[in-house]
Amino acid sequence: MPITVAATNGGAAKAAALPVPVFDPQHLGKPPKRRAHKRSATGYIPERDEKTGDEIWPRGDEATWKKGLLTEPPEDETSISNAIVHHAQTTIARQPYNLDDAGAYQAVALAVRDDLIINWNDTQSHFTRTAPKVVHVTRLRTGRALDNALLNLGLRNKFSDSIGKLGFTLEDLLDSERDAGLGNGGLGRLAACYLDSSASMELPVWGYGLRYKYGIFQQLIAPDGSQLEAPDPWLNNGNPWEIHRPDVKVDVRFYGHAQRINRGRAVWTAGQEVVAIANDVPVPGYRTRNTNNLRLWDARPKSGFDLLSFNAGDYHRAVDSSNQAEAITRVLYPNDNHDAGKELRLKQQYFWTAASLGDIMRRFKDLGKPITEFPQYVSIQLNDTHPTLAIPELMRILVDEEEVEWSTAWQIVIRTFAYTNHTVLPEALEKWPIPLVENLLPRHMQIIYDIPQHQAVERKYPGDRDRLARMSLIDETWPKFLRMANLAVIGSFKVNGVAELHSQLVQTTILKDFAEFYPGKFRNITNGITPRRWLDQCNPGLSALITEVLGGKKDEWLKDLNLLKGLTKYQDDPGFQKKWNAVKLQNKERLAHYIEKTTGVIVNTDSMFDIQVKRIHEYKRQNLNILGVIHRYLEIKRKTPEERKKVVPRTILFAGKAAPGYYAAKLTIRLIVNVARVVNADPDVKGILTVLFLPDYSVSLAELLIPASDISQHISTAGTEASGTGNMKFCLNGGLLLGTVDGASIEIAEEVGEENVFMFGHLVEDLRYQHQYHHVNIQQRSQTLAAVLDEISNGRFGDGHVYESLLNTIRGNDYYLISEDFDSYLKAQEIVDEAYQDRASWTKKSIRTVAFMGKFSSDRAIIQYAEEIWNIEPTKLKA
Ligand code: 26W
Repeated sequence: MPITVAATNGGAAKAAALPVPVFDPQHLGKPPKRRAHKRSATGYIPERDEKTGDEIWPRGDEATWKKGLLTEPPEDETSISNAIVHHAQTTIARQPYNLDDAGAYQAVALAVRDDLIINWNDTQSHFTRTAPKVVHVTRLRTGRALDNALLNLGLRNKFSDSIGKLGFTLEDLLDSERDAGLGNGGLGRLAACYLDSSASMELPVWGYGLRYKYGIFQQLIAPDGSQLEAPDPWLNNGNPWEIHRPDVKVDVRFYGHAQRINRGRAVWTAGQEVVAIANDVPVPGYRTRNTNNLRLWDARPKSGFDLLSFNAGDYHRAVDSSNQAEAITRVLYPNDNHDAGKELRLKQQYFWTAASLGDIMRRFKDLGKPITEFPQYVSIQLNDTHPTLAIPELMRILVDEEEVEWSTAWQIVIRTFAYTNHTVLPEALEKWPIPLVENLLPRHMQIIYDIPQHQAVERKYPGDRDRLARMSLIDETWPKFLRMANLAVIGSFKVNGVAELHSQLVQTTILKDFAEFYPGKFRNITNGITPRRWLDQCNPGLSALITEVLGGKKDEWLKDLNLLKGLTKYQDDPGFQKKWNAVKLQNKERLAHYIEKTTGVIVNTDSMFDIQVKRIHEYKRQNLNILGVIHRYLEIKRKTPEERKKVVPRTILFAGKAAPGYYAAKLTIRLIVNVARVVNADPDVKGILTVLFLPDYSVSLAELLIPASDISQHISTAGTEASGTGNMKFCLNGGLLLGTVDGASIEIAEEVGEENVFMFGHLVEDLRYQHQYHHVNIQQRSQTLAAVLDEISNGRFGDGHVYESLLNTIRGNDYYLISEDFDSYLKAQEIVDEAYQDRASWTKKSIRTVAFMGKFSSDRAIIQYAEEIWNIEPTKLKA
C-alpha cells in the first residue's frame, strides 16, 4: 500500500484559494523564526546569531566538517572506481575473487548513494531552513533505482567505464537489481513518477509509505495455465538505497479504550502499542542537486519482547507481541481495485497515516509556529481513500494532544487535506464495518461521529432524507459501514479525478451530491508519466535519435516534453523514417531475445507486436482481446495456404498479475495460456500468428515490452478505466494505440490526432443505459462472438468446462459488455492490419504520436498539483 508524497513550501506559499484564509500575508517570502539550535527528523536546524541572523556552526569548526567528508562525490573514472572498490572491500566485505554481479551491484549502488546522500542532506537542510509544507500521495511501485540515479546525476557513462575496468558490465549489474514492488498497479507507479517529477521540478515534496518485507507476489504459471503466487522477499539481499533511521520513530496505538473528558476531548489508553521506525530513500531529481525524501515505515514492538514470559520459560509467548507488531508491515495486500475489508489492512492504513502524521507534526512544531498556521506549512494529498484515516487522526492530535478547540481544529483539518480519486468502480470504493473500526480505533470512531456533517446537509437541504442518507459518513445497513470516500471529501479542500472523463464521472455519479454541495471543490488533473524512465531509460535508441534531431540537448527536451513537437519536421523524411524503424526493430529484437531465453518461443520480429499489459481485470477486458485472437486464429485456419501469405503477421503479447483471490481474472490467464499453447503449436499459422502470456509482469518487464510495441491495447468498458498510464507509456515510445473511448486515451487521441489512433466501441453515454439490465440472446448480439465462445466450450483449447463461468458471464449478463463491443473491436483490428501494410504512413503516425505526447509528462501534472492544489513553488538547492 502506502506511499505518501509530501511537499515542503519555502514559506513562499501564494495566497491559497482555501475556504477561509488563515495566515498572515506578512510571513510570505520571509524565513520563519524558529526555536534555536535543534535537531529535527528532517535534518539540522541551525542556530542563528540573534543580531545578524547568520548561521552558527553547531560543533567544532565548519572547515573541518566540510573538508572531512569521507570522499568528494565520485566524478572522474578513478574516484568512481575507488569508491566502488572501497564499498566492495569494506561495506560488503568482499574480495575480487568472490565478488559476483549481485555483490558488484551492491558496491556500485553504495557508491552512487554516497553522491545522493550529500545532495539529499543539503536539500533537506535547505527545506528546513526555508520552512516546510507537506503533501501526501500513496503507494509505490518504483522498479529499479540504479539506472534512474545514474541518469539523474548524469553519471551513467562515467560509471559504465569504471565498472568495465573492474571486469563487470553496467548492463549485467542493472539486471541484477530487484524491483521494489511496493505497490499494485497504476496507482503505485503513478506515485513513483510524481516523486521523480517533484524532485526534477525542484518542488519541496516528501513521500511516505510502508516498507513491506514482502512486496507484490511473484507470479508463476503452472503447466495447466493457472497463476501461482510466490513470495517476493525483495529485501533478502539488502537494499542499498535506504538509510535506516532508528533515531526517527513514532509510537502508534491500536485498540484500547477512549474516555471522553471535556470540551470534545478524550483520552485513549491501553490496547496494543507499536513503534514506527523510519527508513529514508533519497529521490534524485533529473539534472538538479535537489534530492527529495521518501520515508518508509517499519513496524516494531514497543518493548523488545515480554521479559516476564521469557523468564517464566514461555519463549513462545515472549516473542508473540513482537511478531504481532512486525506482522503489520510484513506483506502488501495484492488487491487492485477490489476492497477486501480485512482488519490487518485497516491496521496497515492506520499505522502508516499515524506514523506519517506524527512525523509531520513533529517537523511542524520544530518551526515554532502557532498551531493554527499548520495548513500554511503543510498540505497532505490523500492518494485515493486508503490514507483517509489521517483526517480523524489529525483531529485527534489537535483536540486531544494539542488542546485545540474542536471547531478550530476542524478548520485546520479542512485546509490541510486534498483528495485524489482513482476509480469509480463500486467494488473498489472503500467502506469499513463500523464494529471493526470501533474496536481497532475507538477514539477515531468517536471523532467521526462528532463531525457535524449531518447538520450541514440538513441546513442546506431541509427534509431531504434521501440526500442525507447518501451523503452520510455511515452506510446504515447491517453491519453499518464507514464510507471512506465521503470522509475524504468532507475533510478536504480539493478533490480531483485523474482524467477529464473520469473527473466528470466522479462529479456526476459517485460523488454527485458532494459536487452539488461544494461547488468549486472538484477538478481534474490528468495523470502523467516521467519521460526519464519511460523514454530515456527504457528506450535509449529512440532517446538518442530524438536528441540527434532536436539539436543535441537531451536535458532540454527531457525537462520540457512539449519540445517533442519538433519531430513533426521529419515525419515524412524517408531517411529519418528509416532510422525510426531501425530503433523499433532493435527494441523488438531485444524483446524477442528475452522471450526466447525465458519461454523458448521464437517470435518473428517482422510481425506486428501487439501488446496488452496491465493488471488482469474483467473491466480491462483481456477477455475481449483473447476472444478476438481466437477469431483471428479461426479465420486464418479457414484460408488456403496462398491466402495466408497475405495475412499481416502478428505477435500478440499479454502480461499482468491477477489478485490471488480473483477467480474470474485467474481464469482469463488460464484461457490465454491455453489458446497460446494451441496456436503456437499449429504449423498452419507459424510465423503469422504467435500468442504469449509472459509471466511475472513488473516495472522492469514493462521497460522491455513497451519500447517494442507496434500497437498496444487499452480496451476497458467505457467509463471504467479512470485514466490508465500504460496508454501514455506506449504512445511515448511510438507504439500506436488501439483503445476504447475511455480514461486518458480520449485525451491522447485529442493531442495526437484521431487519425493516428484506433478507437472503437460504445461511448460511456450509451453504456450507462445498457449497464442497467440487458437480456438479449448472445446470437443476436454478435454471431461471430457466439461462434468463438462455442469453440471454447467445445474443447478446442482444452477442457471447455474449465471456462464455463467465464463463458456464461458473457452469454448472460455480460456486465462488462464484451458482446456489445466485439464486432466493433474486430472491425478496428482489420483497420489496424490494413494501416500496418502502408509502412511509410504507419511510421508517420508513430512519429506524430510521440511528437504530441508532451501533455502527458508527469512534470506537467505535478506542476498542476503544485499550483492548483498545494500552492507551493519550486525551491532550488544552489550548486
Ligand atoms: C481497496 C482495494 C483497492 C486497491 C486499489 C481499491 C482501489 C485501488 C486503486 C485506487 C485502484 C487503482 O490503482 N486505480 C488506477 O489508478 C491509476 C492512477 O490514477 C489509473 O491510471 C487507473 O486507471 C486506475 O485504475
